[in-house]
Amino acid sequence: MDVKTAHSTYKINHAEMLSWVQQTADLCKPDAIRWCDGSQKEYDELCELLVSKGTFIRLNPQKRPNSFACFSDPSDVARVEDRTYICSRAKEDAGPTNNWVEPREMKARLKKLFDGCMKGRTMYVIPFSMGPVGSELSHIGVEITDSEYVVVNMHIMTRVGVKVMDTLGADGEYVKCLHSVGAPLAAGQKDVKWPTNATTKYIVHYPEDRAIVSYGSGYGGNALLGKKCFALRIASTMAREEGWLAEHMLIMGVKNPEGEKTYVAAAFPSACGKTNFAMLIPPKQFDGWKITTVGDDIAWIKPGKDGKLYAINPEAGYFGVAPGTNVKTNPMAMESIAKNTIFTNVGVTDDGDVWWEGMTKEPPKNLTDWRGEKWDPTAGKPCAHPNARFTAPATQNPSLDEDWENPNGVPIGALIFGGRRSTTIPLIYQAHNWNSGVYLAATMGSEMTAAAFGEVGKVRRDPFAMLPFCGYHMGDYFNHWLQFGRNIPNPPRIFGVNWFRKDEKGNFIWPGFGDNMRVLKWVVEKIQGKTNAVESPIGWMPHYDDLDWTGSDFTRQQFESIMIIDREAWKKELLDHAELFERMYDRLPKEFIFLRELLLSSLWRSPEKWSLEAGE
Ligand code: O2Y
Ligand code: MN
Repeated sequence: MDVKTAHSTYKINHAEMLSWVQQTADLCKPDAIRWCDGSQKEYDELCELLVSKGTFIRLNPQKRPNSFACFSDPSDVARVEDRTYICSRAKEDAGPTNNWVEPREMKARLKKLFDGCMKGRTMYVIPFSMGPVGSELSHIGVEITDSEYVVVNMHIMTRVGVKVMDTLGADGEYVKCLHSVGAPLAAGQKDVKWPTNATTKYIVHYPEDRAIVSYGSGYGGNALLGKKCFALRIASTMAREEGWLAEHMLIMGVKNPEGEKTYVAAAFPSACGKTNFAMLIPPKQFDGWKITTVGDDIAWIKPGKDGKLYAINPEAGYFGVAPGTNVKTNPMAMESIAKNTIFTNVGVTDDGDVWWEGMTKEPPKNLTDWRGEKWDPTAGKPCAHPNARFTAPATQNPSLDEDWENPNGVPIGALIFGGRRSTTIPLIYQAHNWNSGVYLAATMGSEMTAAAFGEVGKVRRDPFAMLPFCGYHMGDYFNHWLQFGRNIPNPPRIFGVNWFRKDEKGNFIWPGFGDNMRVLKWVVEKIQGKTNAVESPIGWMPHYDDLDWTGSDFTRQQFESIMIIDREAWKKELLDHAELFERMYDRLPKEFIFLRELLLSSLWRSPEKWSLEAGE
């Protein structure tokens, strides 16, 4: 069938998809259907439409060329974990960490909500590729949405367009992504700037059908279904079936002065500075070292024929947290958002630029806050929402890796896992082997920074940083990782990091940011066999002299303090592990029971405060 977009005509031979689109239109009853072609013209036209609706504010072209700001409804500002469901046929397959409803029951509920939900709106059909179009590591999705905001964000975050349809052919596999803001318009009813359903939201995944249905939210991960819903929740179930990994990981290239490049993938829970780490700038004394970015949030990792692991970033843009981003913390991100960027829930200056907390020391005068009101700096409320975002094309990142779109992916040399922990976990250590690395990742935790997820400061176990994103039983996920390691001859080495340890006064000990390069250099040199390590009760650790301290005044004593293994704190840590394991006892790998015992026995005979000095 010939499909007309606003600017072209393309052929679709995929009968099943055409029928799904028609059935969806019959149910949702939009005023019009529009197929997307991914063109610049389409993007510009929809941005203009959003400006005319009042959703977008065009920013000052002198300051932010071709960029827009928008303010969401206050009820629609973040991912909604408590409204996120994995509707596998069997409840046990969703596991104890996911919400579950029987799929037929959920489908019946959603059918009622979707009946007529697009009245008064246009239904957009977006064919998109996660990963370079046509790569064997990529997968295709089709998102149907009634939100222009979603279409333009998908343009930046994924590869949209005609080429995707060509790749799909007559019977190619794709993930069905259905989205509605859940706000139909009666005849003549004027639209609001940010349509949403303030009372009813559902983010639903059907892993066996490879389908996603999202209702009621227009924001971020709830609505841009290629990201967390597809590239993590659905992809993790595909990866398990097909023998690969879909992970919440950044991918970076680390090049030494000799020109050797090592690619590292790293997992950190949400809000732990992943984008900053992915775009790290080495301290100026690190002559000849260069970091390049492949991705800042998600990695798809598949075994190559040579036994190595190859990774792609399935995304094409950054949906980064704005607050705290500045020319010091992340100059590459600041460059990436200099133009062609969509800003959501940031502050807007009176000369048409953007601002957020942490962007500059002093806020400019006459700001409009994320609620669209004049901001009063003395009122104690932030100007930008803490989860304010920028959506920017990856191609605008000056340190983008030259192979970021290589269809064969990049070879992964090391895996890093880290959480936000003020105590217990050392700055850096290497797991003894693949299995103990999987254990390290499975038991990682992070202190909560937002009340939304529980008591602030309390450790939330977040295995592999995948707690909100694993599309199946977490115990099965652990088993998949262990099995994956058995199938590859020389798996990457696994490391744990913690940038957030504090001293007795509650101050962070480690400076972080560019100084993280010192740790990264040790990791890379460790896997190259160029540096040393001390064996500790929990793994291999660098001695002070194994790290490069050029240009740093971080003392041996400070380093020792951040590497101490406090026996009693670790025993408590192991009790927490047991509690986590109990939750998923039915499918927990038996290896974990023994690995925990091994850890306990080596801690048992260690000094009360094991230090690098003692380990020598
Ligand atoms: O709140 C949202 O909708 C976005 S959450 C997000 C966005 C980009 C990268 N990571 C995350 C996350 O929660 O891990
Ligand atoms: Mn993330």
